[in-house]
Amino acid sequence: MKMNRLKQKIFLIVRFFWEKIFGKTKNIYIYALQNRAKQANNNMKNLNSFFGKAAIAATLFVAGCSGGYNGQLIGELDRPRWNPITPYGMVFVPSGVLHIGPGDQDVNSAYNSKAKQISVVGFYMDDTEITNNEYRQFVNWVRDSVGHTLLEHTTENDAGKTQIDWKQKIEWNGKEANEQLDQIYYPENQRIWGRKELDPNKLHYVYEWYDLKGASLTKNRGKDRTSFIKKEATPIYPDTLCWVRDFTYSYNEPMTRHYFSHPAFDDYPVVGVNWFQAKAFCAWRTRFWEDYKTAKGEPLLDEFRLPTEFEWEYAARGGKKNQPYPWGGPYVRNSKGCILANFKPGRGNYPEDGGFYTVRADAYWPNDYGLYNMAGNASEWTSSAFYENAYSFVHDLNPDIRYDAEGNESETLKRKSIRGGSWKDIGYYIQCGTRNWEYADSAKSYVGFRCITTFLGRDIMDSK
Ligand SMILES: [Ca+2]
Ligand SMILES: [Ca+2]
Repeated sequence: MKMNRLKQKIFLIVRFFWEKIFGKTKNIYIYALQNRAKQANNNMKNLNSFFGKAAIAATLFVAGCSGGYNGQLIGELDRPRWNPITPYGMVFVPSGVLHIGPGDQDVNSAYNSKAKQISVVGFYMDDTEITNNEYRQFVNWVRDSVGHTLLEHTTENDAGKTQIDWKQKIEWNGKEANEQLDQIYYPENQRIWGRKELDPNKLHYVYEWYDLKGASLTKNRGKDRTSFIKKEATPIYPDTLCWVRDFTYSYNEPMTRHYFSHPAFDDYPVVGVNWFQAKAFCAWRTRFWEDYKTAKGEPLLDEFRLPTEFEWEYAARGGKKNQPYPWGGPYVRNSKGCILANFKPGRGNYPEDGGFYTVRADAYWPNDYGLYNMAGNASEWTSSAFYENAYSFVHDLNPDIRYDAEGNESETLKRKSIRGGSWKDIGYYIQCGTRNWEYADSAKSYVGFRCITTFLGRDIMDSK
């Protein structure tokens, strides 16, 4: 991971200075010239005489300079340059085929992972689970957005719509009491030891997403497109009490007190986030990136989102076929006897692998795609609804199974697939093919997540 991040940093620095020296327009100009030269070349191949070639090339050059097309179908020339940049902290996972199904004995006789061949399109994936500190960036962004709203720091955009004015400052630690801003803190009668602490129940992330699946149904043809805009308001602070709730007759209160907030755990995976919170994080990350790219006038990526359970398994296997673990298999130790992941090894020796609870998200060795902790540490939310027999009916092309159950529907329909197993699981549950689930609204001390974004294009090597 460190090498990948170093390479990305070097690339960003070189790109920064290139744009400073030559400017972005120069890049576009060079691209347009290259494009025109290519088109001219193609046209030339169809001509028999040298003079004919020279005449056409000259004509295209002259016509190109005047911004015309000389009557030729050559496509729009002033298109943005698309040079995919791997988002910081992500790695590329190329398109390929995967044989889903158990990598070893079905010890529970669950019969929920029938072997099947599927194809998955390439994507970028976070090389580690989302960490506490990364998630904190989201929490603080939402805190600031609520603060700005309470202080009425708003402005109108070009369309006349009211939006937050991010240029204004919030004095979170101001000496004078601010009645408006104080609404975000616990009221005095609910403070512990008189401490002025943020009330997590006030931190809601409000966002919209577009239901393309609904819009694509034939029965919905011609409907008002705004009827497919879905609005969500998600409380986003992690449930820190999960550490106490998850284990009875067990003392884990220090983790409740410190896991999300103490710098000791900054680089550890965020846990205690339910499926809706993970989804809200992805929506925020998409918007955060898009706002930045739009301001720079650069093309966007596809959205950040949770992986389907199939994408997750494909990535976890790291290109290895029919192997139980991301590093291959069938053992959980390497040839030197070192355990290769954070879980509950042996007969229940939690710390034997070096990790008691969770460990740093970049601990141990990555798999062949550069992904860390695809086995163990924190189990990970996927976008997929959990159906025992899903493998029997999902498509073999980018399989995807989503279902957003309403409040009054069966609890069974509210299950989401989680993958990879965690620090509290035995070896079977950290295998690539082992399926498991949690209710979407449950926050657990052993479930976190990581994001992916579909790669736009055929393969990352095409642009090199
Ligand atoms: Ca462990
Ligand atoms: Ca994991």
